Amino acid sequence: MNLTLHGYWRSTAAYRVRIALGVKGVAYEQVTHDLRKNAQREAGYRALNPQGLVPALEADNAVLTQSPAILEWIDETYPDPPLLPVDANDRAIVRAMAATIACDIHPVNNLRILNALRAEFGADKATVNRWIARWIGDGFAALETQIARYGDGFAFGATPTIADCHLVPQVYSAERFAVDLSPYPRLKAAADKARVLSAFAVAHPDRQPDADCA
Ligand SMILES: N[C@@H](CCC(=O)N[C@@H](CS)C(=O)NCC(=O)O)C(=O)O
Repeated sequence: MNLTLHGYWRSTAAYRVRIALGVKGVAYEQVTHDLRKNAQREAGYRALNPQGLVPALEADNAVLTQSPAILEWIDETYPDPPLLPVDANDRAIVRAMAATIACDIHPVNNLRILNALRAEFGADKATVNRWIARWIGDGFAALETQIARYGDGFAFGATPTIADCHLVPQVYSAERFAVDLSPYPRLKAAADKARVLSAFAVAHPDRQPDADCA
């Protein structure tokens, strides 16, 4: 199957998808949409993703959007190695950990929210950084407890799951905005264990073809 990932190097939602494809060992092409130039809102891309957000994954006969749905599709289409546990209770816990990031941290710290804080509410850089840390802290505090309860090296259990696919990009974002991670030692240890794996390492933003680290 031919796969094309529409993303952007610093998009943490696209980073989740890159990790999942890497864990499965699946090859894909990348098309970048520069979020700094609002390229994700252009009509051509909106024909693929009406929300005008990255990522989108083009597959044979399908265009997939929303990274959590894309991750589940990847796991169903390429079952080995699995990114979700076998037991239904365990699967729900892993999905809940991922949703803490995808539904409760990431949306309030998204680019368009931060731009609105700056442009419409006069927030300066320090205020924006406090906002980001505020919401990451809320979610990470809950995840720290979940990882203490269910982790065994990785966020849940002893192998990577979709929880780790969400956690590593969110920790990247936290570090980018200098959020203090010392209150979350188990979460940090789980992210550290996952991000050195090659599938996670090659998905890092700085290693993408469109990376502009200047
Ligand atoms: N829930 C969506 C979120 C997608 C999303 O918000 N992507 C960000 C980049 S991480 C984006 O395109 N932001 C552009 C904007 O806010 O205008 C997903 O997980 O795919």
